[in-house]
Amino acid sequence: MSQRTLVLFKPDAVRRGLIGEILGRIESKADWAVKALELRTLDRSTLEQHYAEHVGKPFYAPLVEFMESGPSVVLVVEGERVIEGVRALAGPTDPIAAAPGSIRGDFGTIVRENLIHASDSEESAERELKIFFPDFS
Ligand code: IDP
Ligand code: MG
Repeated sequence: MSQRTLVLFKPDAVRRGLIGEILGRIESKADWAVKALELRTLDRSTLEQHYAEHVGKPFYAPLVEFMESGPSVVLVVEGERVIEGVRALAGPTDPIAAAPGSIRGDFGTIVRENLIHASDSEESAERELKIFFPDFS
């Protein structure tokens, strides 16, 4: 089942020079393809839409501030079960709980700066792709 997902390499990943490392793991999966890719500093209005489900949570304001703090890489990745697949490559939200071998498990320590975002369902992917790539079809 071919799908598309919205992926962000967060500002910590870009600052630390991990774009190539993380992109390589995604590119290495058979039958997945990068369909769009851009280095982009995310503005507040984009982030408010993207993280709407987290408004009011204690981590929301520092999360948005962190996500604005430097450029991210924004990508569209397409392929077989790619929504579940990129989440599996990323590992769980808390990098200390994430298994070694996962992106968060290999490179992360604190929860906020966990390197990567990936859509968590077909509904989220559709919603997020429209936010970041409104003209992409
Ligand atoms: P996800 O990125 O694994 O889907 P979400 O629960 O959707 O995780 O949270 C969105 C982002 O908010 C996380 O990736 C992380 O950067 C940040 N975050 C989530 N929970 C916490 C927390 O308890 N403390 C600090 N930051 C958090
Ligand atoms: Mg999430």
